[in-house]
Amino acid sequence: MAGTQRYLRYIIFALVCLILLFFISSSSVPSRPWQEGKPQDVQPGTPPITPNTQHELPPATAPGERMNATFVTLARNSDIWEISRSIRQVEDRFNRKFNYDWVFLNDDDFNDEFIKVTTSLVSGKTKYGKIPKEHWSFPEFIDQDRAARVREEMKEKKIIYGDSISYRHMCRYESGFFFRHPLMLDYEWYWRVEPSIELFCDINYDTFKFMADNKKKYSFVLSLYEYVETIPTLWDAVKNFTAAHPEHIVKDNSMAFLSDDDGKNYNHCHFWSNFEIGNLNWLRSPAYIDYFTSLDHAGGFFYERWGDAPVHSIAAALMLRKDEIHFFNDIAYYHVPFTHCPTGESTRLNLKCHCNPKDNFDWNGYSCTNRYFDINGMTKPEGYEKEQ
Ligand SMILES: Nc1nc2c(ncn2[C@@H]2O[C@H](COP(=O)(O)OP(=O)(O)O)[C@@H](O)[C@H]2O)c(=O)[nH]1
Ligand SMILES: *[C@@H]1O[C@H](CO)[C@@H](O)[C@H](O)[C@H]1NC(C)=O
Ligand SMILES: *[C@@H]1O[C@H](CO)[C@@H](O)[C@H](O)[C@H]1NC(C)=O
Ligand SMILES: [Mg+2]
Repeated sequence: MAGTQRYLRYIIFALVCLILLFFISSSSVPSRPWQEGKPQDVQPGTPPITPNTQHELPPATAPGERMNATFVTLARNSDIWEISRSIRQVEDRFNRKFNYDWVFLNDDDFNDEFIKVTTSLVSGKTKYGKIPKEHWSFPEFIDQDRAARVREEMKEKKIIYGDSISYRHMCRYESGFFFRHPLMLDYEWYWRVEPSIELFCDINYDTFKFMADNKKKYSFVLSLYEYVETIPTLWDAVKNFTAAHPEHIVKDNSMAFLSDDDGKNYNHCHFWSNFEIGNLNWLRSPAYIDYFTSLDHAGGFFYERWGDAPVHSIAAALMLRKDEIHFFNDIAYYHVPFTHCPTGESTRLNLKCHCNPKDNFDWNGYSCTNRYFDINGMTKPEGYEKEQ
């Protein structure tokens, strides 16, 4: 009996030793290295190289045809890091699946660094264009002394960009010329992207195809009231245009979005144009060109400080049918200082959104989106009352 016990104790002791040995040896010598390379080659003092060396995520390209479409950005070389942030978000949330081209426009030459960095970020083709001088300068019919006096006055009144010449050229260019740039003539659809914007939700379908399939020509995500001091005579200029060209005003238009008294006065509502998905052939149509030319000659781009947002919006509201304008609730967007975060929790969860619903501007009193829903007889998204 005593002999058997001794034997058992001996066997258990030997087993425990064997198991311990096995663990010690297997933990010090990995049976299958998880990383290629020889750790013993690393020099003392040099940080180890992380295995994050794959240059691309697995392809996640959406199948099917592509539309005749491009992104478009107006930028300076100094905007490089701000536009890179925007591109990265557009790529991650949308374009890595669709690989649309991207056109960059500048009144100066783009430098090598701007071209190198943006080309590396965009999954489609990139194209770089210089704006012709005659599209970024004072037209001969503008009295430059008068324009200079206005800038002084606006500076004293502390109107944002009130004393800036380049901002005025920018607004005029976005109003009347970007869609006629030779690089843009190759396309039918555009999506405008500015520096430092954010996209908060996945976009898992082709927005350009959506526009085409649903006969949309212009779209927006944020709307608001324009700063009156920048456009005192814009509405008069619009009325002069509509009187001279009644043929360009369509019947089922959105005048009620712009005016509370059937066109007598402008209520200053406009779609925010730093985000736009739209149809370039519409902007290149005789109706829009006549409209822009008429406003341009009225001089308000320089004698006031007309923005391209009210200029585009008034055109869309009067020269497109109501049902040709689209509001993208599902495109979550930020441009300082406003956020459009989709109304409706299920939308936000399905699209993996990371915006705070409390930041949504849509149902705020300074937004015109409520009015947009009303004049179109649209039902507001579920949960909107809670956001007012
Ligand atoms: N090339 C060029 N782009 C400009 C100039 N001024 C503004 N932009 C671009 O025009 C767009 C609107 O300008 P931004 O400064 O964002 O104006 P804000 O959004 O109204 O405050 C942006 O895409 C800018 O990069 C300029 O002088 N030259
Ligand atoms: C794209 O649209 C532009 C403008 O309508 C047109 O000139 C061009 O031929 C189109 N390209 C293709 C490939 O359809
Ligand atoms: C509108 O037309 C009238 C008459 O030609 C002109 O006096 C006025 O300056 C114009 N308004 C604007 C803002 O262009
Ligand atoms: Mg901006």
